[in-house]
Amino acid sequence: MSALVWRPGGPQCAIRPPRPSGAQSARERSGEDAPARAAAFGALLRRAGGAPYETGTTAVRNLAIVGATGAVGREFCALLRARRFPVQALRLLASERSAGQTIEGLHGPAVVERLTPEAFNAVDLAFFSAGAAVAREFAPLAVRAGAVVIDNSSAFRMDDEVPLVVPEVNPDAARRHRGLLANPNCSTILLAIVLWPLHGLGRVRRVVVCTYQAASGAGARALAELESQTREVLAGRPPRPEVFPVPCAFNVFSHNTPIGDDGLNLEERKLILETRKIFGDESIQVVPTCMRVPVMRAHTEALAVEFVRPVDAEQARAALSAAPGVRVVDDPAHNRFPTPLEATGCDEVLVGRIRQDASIPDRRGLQLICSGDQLRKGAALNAIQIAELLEGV
Ligand code: NAP
Ligand code: 2RA
Repeated sequence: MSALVWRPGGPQCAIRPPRPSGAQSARERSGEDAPARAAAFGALLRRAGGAPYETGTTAVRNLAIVGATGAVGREFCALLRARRFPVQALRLLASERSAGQTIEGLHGPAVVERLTPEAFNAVDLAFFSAGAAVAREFAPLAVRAGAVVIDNSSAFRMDDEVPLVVPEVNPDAARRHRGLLANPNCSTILLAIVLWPLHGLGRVRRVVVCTYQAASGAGARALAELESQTREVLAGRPPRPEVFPVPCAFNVFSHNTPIGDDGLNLEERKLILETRKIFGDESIQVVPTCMRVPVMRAHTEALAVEFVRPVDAEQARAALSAAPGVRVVDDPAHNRFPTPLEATGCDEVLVGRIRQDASIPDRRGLQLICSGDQLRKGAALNAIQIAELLEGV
């Protein structure tokens, strides 16, 4: 039986004992313990991701990917393959539309099955990436069937009972799971991973963040729309938007999620709420503007950070260089900084243009940019790392 299995009424997590009651300590909330926690997770990542799993050291599991035909689902397959994640059997699940199709599985072409309530029989671990409605309906069924579920949608992220985990930031939160864990939104993961080491230096008070989000963040159809629309426009034909509300080729527009009464779109609200939950700090002010750009893959974010304590640009560069999951690309002499093209296919979030914000006194302000592959670290990779964390591999 898999070490990951959670049984209703049993211990919260079969791998590690639940954390003693009481939320985060004052030290955790202040971010002072960030470097130590990041270093500990760095060691774990090196073992988990840096080398193939050794046979016999890890339980072999029955896995399911819900939404296997989608942009994130296909990334799950590719990453599980590349990381040699120990899998006994893998079920590729999607809607009726693609049931019977063949996609690239773990060992060559594999047939996609229709998602049904029975699909989770004997499944130990299920990665969900099929949207919130599917997760709300099927994730509880999967947990009841004995699987641990790691969900990529927004369905459960803000549920108090559900850990929202970025392994480099709040790995301990995963210990409190009751069968279901949530992956944060992709923009939040990129922001959190870069902000966390800086939080440890000077405690973040406020961050103004502008995003430049790739088309594939809206799914496989959106990516196809950018590709085909680009060809159409170059051929002199008018763009015909279907997935996005406006032409996406050769255009930049406000993120395509609905705007609430507060003037924020859904993507912006996720950045605010999820960052606070992951950091365990309700006082952090996040001021977001989310935009869509005609990029295939990998999101970019521009950050202006205000700290409680002074933080030098050099100090920040050193902390980010040492942080797990981050790679500093910061070469002003050659104007070389993070780009989505360079970030595509990378596990790390690239960070650069690290500079003092002269408008904030006492060196309490920094500006920087980051680019990260939102299908990888922003979705599938983060979820797989959560699973690795639960197993302690
Ligand atoms: P996508 O490319 O549109 O794929 C959606 C997947 O869900 C497809 O496999 C689809 O199967 C499946 N699906 C849809 N309705 C279903 C149903 N009723 N029953 C079973 N399967 C169903 O979307 P995506 O970009 O991969 O996103 C998936 C989830 O991950 C979303 O919640 C999204 O917010 C989240 N996410 C996405 C990204 C990103 O960069 N794209 C990043 C982080 C998180 P069919 O082929 O049968 O339609
Ligand atoms: C996007 N929120 O719109 C998505 C990815 N999760 O880019």
